[in-house]
Amino acid sequence: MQKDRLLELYRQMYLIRRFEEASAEAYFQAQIRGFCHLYVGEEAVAVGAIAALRDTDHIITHYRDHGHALARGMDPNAVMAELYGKATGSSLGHGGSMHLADTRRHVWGGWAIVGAHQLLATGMAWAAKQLQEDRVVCCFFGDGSTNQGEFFEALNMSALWKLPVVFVCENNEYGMGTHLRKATAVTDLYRKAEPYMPSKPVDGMDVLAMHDTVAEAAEYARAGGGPVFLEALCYRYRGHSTADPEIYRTEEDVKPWRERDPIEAFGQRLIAGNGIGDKDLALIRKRIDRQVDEAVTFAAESPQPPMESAYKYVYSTPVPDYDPADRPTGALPKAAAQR
Ligand SMILES: Cc1ncc(C[n+]2csc(CCOP(=O)(O)OP(=O)(O)O)c2C)c(N)n1
Ligand SMILES: [Mg+2]
Repeated sequence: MQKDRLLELYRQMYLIRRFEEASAEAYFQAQIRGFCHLYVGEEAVAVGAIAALRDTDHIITHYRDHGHALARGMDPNAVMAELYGKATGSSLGHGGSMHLADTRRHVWGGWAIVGAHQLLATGMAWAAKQLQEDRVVCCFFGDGSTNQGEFFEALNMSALWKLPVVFVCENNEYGMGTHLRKATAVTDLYRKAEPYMPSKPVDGMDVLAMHDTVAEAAEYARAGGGPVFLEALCYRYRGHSTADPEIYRTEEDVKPWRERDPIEAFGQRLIAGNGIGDKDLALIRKRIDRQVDEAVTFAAESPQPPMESAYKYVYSTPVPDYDPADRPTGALPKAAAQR
């Protein structure tokens, strides 16, 4: 991979990390309401996978979705404002943390019902096939969802109809406070999909392994081979959501994973052999720190959605171009700037 692409992967992972740290802080200051599920520790999964796709490929994910949205290039200001529930958010403040979407970038959410979007991914891939679009659907979900009935329905239908889906299971070992071993009879999750489609584990702490494995899977699906299942082995450092007191594990359990931190490890690897210096990485981190601070300021100073809009878009996703009158763009709206 070229130097600038490698640096871009590093940039995206660091952006997600800083963005999430800032959103946790805002949550604890009650600036962000509702649920907020952090992706800290899992950055290499979304960044590696999404970098291996084409921009026109669809992405659909679960509620732990900040990383996927940012990796697909959604504007950090609009995403942070969405978490704050503000009118300048990517869904005009109507969706919040769990429902990030940007149809122009083929990001189809952000779904809170565990497992349900695996069937939406299957349907989207069926549509792509019917319409003869050269498109793959990449569907991200957690280990917990592989115990749901929908999971097997999605495997079955997509395999039967040879649909272009890449299923990426983020096996972070926990579903809320329950360890995988207490929830599932088959703990090597890739084996659940094996009877249906090509299926294998991949190191979800290694951004390049994720990239290469997803690239191969997407190529196979795009060529008409049908779906592929990948089990990304990873870990979430933070609780299930920011409201989780984490009484089910200790810092000692988390430590070995932190020692393999995907951003730290990738940074070391870049410095070791790609003509990249510590200075290059430090400069990226500095720029991102500033960008995230700006996103927080933008979100904090943006206006609330107008009260009249409360019942709008209940059954449809607001897309930025849908009703321009609802979306203040460009400079901050006057009311916010005056505060
Ligand atoms: C159908 C359904 N059942 C239960 C829940 C409550 N719930 C929300 S997240 C979650 C855990 C899912 O864990 P996993 O799929 O491993 O994803 P992770 O949060 O670890 O990324 C549960 C049980 C839900 N949202 N939907
Ligand atoms: Mg999990």
